[in-house]
Amino acid sequence: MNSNRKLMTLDEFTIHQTRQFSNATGELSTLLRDISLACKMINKQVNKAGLGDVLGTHGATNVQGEEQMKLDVYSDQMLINVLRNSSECAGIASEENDDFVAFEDEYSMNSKYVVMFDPLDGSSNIDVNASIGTIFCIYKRVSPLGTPCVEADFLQPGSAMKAAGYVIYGSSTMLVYATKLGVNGFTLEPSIGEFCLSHPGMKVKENGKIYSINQGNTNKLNDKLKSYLNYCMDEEFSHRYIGSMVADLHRTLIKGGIFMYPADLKNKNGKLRLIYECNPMTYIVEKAGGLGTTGNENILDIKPQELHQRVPIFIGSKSMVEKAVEMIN
Ligand code: P6P
Repeated sequence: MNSNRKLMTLDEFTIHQTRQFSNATGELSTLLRDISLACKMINKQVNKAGLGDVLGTHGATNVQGEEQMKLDVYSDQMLINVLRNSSECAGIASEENDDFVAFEDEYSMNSKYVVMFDPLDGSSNIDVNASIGTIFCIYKRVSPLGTPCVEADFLQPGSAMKAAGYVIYGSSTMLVYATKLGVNGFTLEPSIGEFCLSHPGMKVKENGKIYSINQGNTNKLNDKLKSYLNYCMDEEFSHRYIGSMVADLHRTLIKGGIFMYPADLKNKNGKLRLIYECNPMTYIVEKAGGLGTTGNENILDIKPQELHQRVPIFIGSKSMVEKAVEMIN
């Protein structure tokens, strides 16, 4: 056994972190391990998306009215199955399911946590081989233990979140996970099938020179937003937009910058969903020192009114987001 092994697996890392809190029970670590297992299975399918019959639409459409790619449905089912069998999850809410799913076996009903996720965000990019991802967040339920979870468990403000993360299926497969202790990145080592610590203590730059928005929507923006985009161009910032929130936010976390999906004439409340896209990504970015806002209020302060609620979002390097808010208000 190589005693000076450098690799630290996700499990070793979370066990090490749990030891720092004498009253920690390891339940959150178990939940993270279950989620990472589902994502490893999703990764396997995503990596061979061009083969077999996983491409092409599933024929159904989700609550957003978007055609469900087969991989969306597979990813959703994988996460639900793993979490249903987890000893730590009472139920889930997912972009791909109209309503939340309460797990009604005895173990699940006595679990403390609920999980919200977008099982395969950016799935319209699957057939062009652009990076896509899974986004998740974990809350303590507000309903009593021993009973099925209820909708109120899923309509908590982001400030009540206990942990959040994403897996990006890109040139490498990475899991980025945030708790009150900070943000850490783990890269999948395929030869051993383990996520290994590769980006300890991730911090988003205070300032940056990249702005990320679908410029095709510019004519639908109000004049103040247009003036902010002109400011970005006058400052000779670089424009980068992949059209996959996980990929655009991962770049923002690593290189700094600002990502925006504002409200416009077509999307009155923006396009991105609050509870399983904007909240978890804002939690991660803010634990890394950045900022996430609708332009009028902090994303994490919003009390959700319904599961698939959409909000505008400006997120990334703190100084850039503050400048954008100053100019658009
Ligand atoms: P648009 C992907 O469909 C997604 O939900 C996010 O991942 C991404 O940021 C956004 O929509 C892209 O939307 O309108 O620019 O194609």
